[in-house]
Amino acid sequence: MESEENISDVSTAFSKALEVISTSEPTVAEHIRGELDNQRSQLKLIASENYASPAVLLAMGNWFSDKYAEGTPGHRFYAGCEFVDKVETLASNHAKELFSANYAYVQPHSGIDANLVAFWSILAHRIEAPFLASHGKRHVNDLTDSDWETLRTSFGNQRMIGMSLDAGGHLTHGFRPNISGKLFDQRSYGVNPETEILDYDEINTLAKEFRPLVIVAGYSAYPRKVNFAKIREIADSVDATFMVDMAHFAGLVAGKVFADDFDPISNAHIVTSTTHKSLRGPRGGIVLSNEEELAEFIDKGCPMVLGGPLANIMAAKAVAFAEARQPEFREYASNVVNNASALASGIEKRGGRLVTGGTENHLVLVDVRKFGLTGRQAESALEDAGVVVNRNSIPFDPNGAWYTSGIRLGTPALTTLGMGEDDMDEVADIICSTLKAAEPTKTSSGEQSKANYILASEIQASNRERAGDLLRLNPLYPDLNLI
Ligand code: DSN
Repeated sequence: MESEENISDVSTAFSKALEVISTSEPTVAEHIRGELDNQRSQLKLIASENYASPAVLLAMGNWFSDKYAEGTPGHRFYAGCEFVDKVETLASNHAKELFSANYAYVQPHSGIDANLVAFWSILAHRIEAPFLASHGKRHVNDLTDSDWETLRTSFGNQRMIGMSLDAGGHLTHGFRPNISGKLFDQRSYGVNPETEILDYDEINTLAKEFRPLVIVAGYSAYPRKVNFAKIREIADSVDATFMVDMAHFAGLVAGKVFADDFDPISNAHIVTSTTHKSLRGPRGGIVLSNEEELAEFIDKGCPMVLGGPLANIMAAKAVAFAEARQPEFREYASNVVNNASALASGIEKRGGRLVTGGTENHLVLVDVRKFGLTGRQAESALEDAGVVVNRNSIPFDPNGAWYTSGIRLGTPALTTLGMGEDDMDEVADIICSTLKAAEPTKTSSGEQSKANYILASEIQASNRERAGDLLRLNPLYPDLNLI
């Protein structure tokens, strides 16, 4: 507990906020405190999570949340949007500078929303606009019922290719359980079965055979860089629109770790992202483009597929983008990658098998069959030991998407805490010693369980202690002591 005169502004701000919340519903204030304790007591290796700064967190909790502002700055469907216009324009300008993009749309509420805005912008530009022009009409409301039916059918006949799920692709890239798969006829490209690395010749062949309207690149569980320049060449050769979903690695793009052929902004027609993963902002989405003719359709995201923009979140995005424009963020991005590399080496030297044999980004995919476990068992055993990861399919996974054979580890959050390569070696040791000690149990029919395991309580306790030591040396929000 800090003495009165030493209480930091951050401690005061959050403590007072919790006091105010308590006056309406004290249990919520308790759960907010509980979440902080929880996050402070576990090594967070979820590759899609991070710790936003106190400034980003505080920008989200205010009266900007109360304002409706459908439309775009200067063109709203509601009066009274002076400061929403200012904050949205600021966030957009920061994003354009940060990513060297001509156009930035900061309204999407999440990654899936950003992708929907992108898909509908492409369809509006490539399908709807030429259809209206060929019928001498300016607006869909001007079409006859019969022409409208023809256009609707045409939307549903479009094709897309994206990275397969077991290779590390994402559900929103045209897979059936997601709206994108119901909208587009999709085929996916995978990785080479030997190297587990993307096969650009396969993408080229698939594109030539399938003739998609859209080629999507981007991943949530692929530990390598992607050569976006090569995919752009393929897209151009079949007149496809090239879209990159950089949600996972946006921080590495902002931090200039991914440049030239590996930079999505200069190579794709349209780029989407979340803002809360390696980019370290509030939970939300963004769409970027350098293509003038796509920008006017992206701007129609709300109310096309989005509800009213969340002005408080756009304010927090502006704060996060301002932070990411500082030189320290480049150092952060480079440390994220170096830490992932150190973590990968640490796991490999202790007997783990890495999918693709290593990493070039912020994540490491470990095949846990080498430890005699499924991904589900590994995930739970690590949580027992104070390490939070998620189970993940590996390419051609024999255990399917529920049990899986892998775990995905990411370094953005621990790097934010200030951990370095030596710490990653300790983290690798905590992980590997836990996985080596965990043993699957037998089912009632005598088979090896895919879900249950035993892990000696001494290992759990000692590894929790080691995780705690690392967290004490690298605390979350060191200036924050709730009073
Ligand atoms: N849920 C995110 C992830 O964990 O990768 C992707 O949407």
